[in-house]
Amino acid sequence: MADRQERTDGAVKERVETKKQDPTLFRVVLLNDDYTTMEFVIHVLETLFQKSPAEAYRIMMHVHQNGRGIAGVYSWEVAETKADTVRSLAVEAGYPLRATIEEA
Ligand code: TYC
Repeated sequence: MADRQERTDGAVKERVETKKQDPTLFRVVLLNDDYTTMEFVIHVLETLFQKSPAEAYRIMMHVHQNGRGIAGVYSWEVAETKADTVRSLAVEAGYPLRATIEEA
């Protein structure tokens, strides 16, 4: 896809495409609330967003203190699936935890 040759009147013209489209990325943003337990948010960050226990704690505390925080950055489809999964895990556990998506 990147390199191709064009032939014109016997001459060989080489065209090297250097531009590649950056895939658009999306932040999955966790929102604070008063009812979801800190332990549950840490669990979601570790299991769904593959964060270490220390990083999961740091992100959870950031959301708790600032109202929102980035759980991860992904392609559109992955970000949407992660945000949906946050919601269904929360509903299953009886918590109002929510995540939104925004362009990175
Ligand atoms: N504020 C919650 C509490 O005090 C903890 C919490 C943190 C909830 C992060 C949601 O995304 C969240 N139990």
